[in-house]
Amino acid sequence: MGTLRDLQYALQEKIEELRQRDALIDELELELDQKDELIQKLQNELDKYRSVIRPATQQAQQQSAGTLQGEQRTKRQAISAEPTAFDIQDLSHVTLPFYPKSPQSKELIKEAILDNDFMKNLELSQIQEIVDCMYPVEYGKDSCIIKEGDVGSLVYVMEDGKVEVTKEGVKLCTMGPGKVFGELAILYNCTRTATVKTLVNVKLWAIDRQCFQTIMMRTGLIKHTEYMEFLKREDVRTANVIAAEAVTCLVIDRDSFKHLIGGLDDVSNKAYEDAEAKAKYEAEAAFFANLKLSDFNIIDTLGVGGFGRVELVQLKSEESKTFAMKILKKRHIVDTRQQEHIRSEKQIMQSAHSDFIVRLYRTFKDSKYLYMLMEACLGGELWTILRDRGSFEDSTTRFYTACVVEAFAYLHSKGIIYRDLKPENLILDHRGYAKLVDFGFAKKIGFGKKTWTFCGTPEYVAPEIILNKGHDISADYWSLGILMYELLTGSPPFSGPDPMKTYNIILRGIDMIEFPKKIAKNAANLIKKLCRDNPSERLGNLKNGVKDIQKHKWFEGFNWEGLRKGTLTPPIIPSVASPTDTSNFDSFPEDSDEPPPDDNSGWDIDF
Ligand code: 6JR
Repeated sequence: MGTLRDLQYALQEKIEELRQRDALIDELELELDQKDELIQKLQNELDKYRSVIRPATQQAQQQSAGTLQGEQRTKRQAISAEPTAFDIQDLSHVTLPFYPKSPQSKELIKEAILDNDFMKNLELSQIQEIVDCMYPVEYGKDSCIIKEGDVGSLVYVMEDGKVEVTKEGVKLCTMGPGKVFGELAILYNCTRTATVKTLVNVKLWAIDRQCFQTIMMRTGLIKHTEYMEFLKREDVRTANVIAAEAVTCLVIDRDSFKHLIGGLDDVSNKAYEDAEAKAKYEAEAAFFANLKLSDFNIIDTLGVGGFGRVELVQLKSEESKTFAMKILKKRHIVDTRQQEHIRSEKQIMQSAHSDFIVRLYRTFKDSKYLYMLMEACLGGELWTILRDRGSFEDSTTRFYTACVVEAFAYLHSKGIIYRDLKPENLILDHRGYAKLVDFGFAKKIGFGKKTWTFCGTPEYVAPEIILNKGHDISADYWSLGILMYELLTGSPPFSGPDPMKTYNIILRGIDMIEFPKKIAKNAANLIKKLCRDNPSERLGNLKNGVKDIQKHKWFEGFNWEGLRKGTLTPPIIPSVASPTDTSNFDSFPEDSDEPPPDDNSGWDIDF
């Protein structure tokens, strides 16, 4: 039998053992946290490749197919990628690593950047920061620096040596000192587009993705904050006014002055918010709140896509009431990590009350799908009409452009950018008025703010998005110019056989594009004013906002009031025989989608 002392001793031992276990648990928990973090990071990377590269490749195939004579036009897919860098708020506090280098090397790096199509448009201060952050790397003869298809994380500048670039085994070029390479995967969050091998010993300078993105994002932010600070100084007199002799003045105080001239704040909002409309929308919301999925019949399919399908449905109790029901596969949303986009789409669409934006009345969900009950627009897609007609006349284009201008004016007055304008996303109602659909990339950014998500459809993406400079509502006005051009001619102005080439052509600017005779002088003038490289020079984004577009010569005599009231006759009046007539839509096969196994018990979408 153990003595008390033995027992005390054993107890001590046990306590010590427990303490050690606790310490081990702590250690393992820490490790687990780190691994979780790593998983999250890798997951983010993976998403990007899923959402960017796959559509980009499809796009390339579609486009090369599209150039063949007689081939069918295919719809273009949009892409999206969130930057990997830290939280925007934190960016200004990050200190970047600094690598000293000789003045010759600094000059060589700078010149290399200025010689590169995708990087030469960076701000000089950004180039300076990149120069400072680059660190030296060396490779021996016959080494592989970059492998096609890999996930890339470094951008290089060659100081010394020679490399060969190949794609799918085919030699593209060789590069010597003073050249940038490896920038594409970093700028566009895509996988390496080509293989780069050394032919001799090489000396390189390198910078990693995170460092690069920090520089790209923070310069824009700091500058922006400075501008905002400057503009806020409304109390400061800009000059002295001294009475040279006895003078008499009439005065008006700031508040009365603002009131009388109608200060700029909220002017745009006022037009959209009146009590009568509000009451109408509330009554409508109450009506839809009482409906169940089982209250509807499916009539026909209006569209299909990777996301799911859009069905025309009718109320069983009132068959003349039809709607477009967008049915999204939850699995697909989770797999492509679109939860955030979907939530924002719902939020923005449901609160958008404009005649130029398709209404979203309410949403439903069940174990496999999300449902969006929307206004049915039976005139068909503008994309289909453009495909069938080839191009539109000046006046036809003017009408549809005006519809988009109205939709943008509404969204922008609420601090929302749309980011995916193209004929594919415009749909005609039974009268022939165009409305914006698909708000998957729309984002509420507020006023005077920017965002850095790389997204949109390649041909419609503005240069500041390609250059990672941060963008705002002015990117929508760029795309408006592209839309005008495409409606007038049948193809967008900037278009290459693959997205990279398209981006390259976009960066060369609108002045490099030869406008066909079909585009009349006033239209060409407006397109050029919308497609200015510098976002702050674009029409729509100047001090008079969207009014500058409405008052442009191309719109001279256009009945904006009639458009808003719906009294203006549209250029193409679709034939829609009844609320269930789907003849303006292409036919789609019936839903053959195998129902996925009910395995979503562990997750759901907040919708
Ligand atoms: N093409 C790097 C140099 C080319 C070239 C054509 C292409 C793309 P990265 O190779 O950056 O890594 O710096 O992707 O990060 O003619 N390089 N000449 N790439 N891609 C790349 C560039 C450098 C590899 C080239 C390159 C294409 C063609 C079709 C998509 C589709």
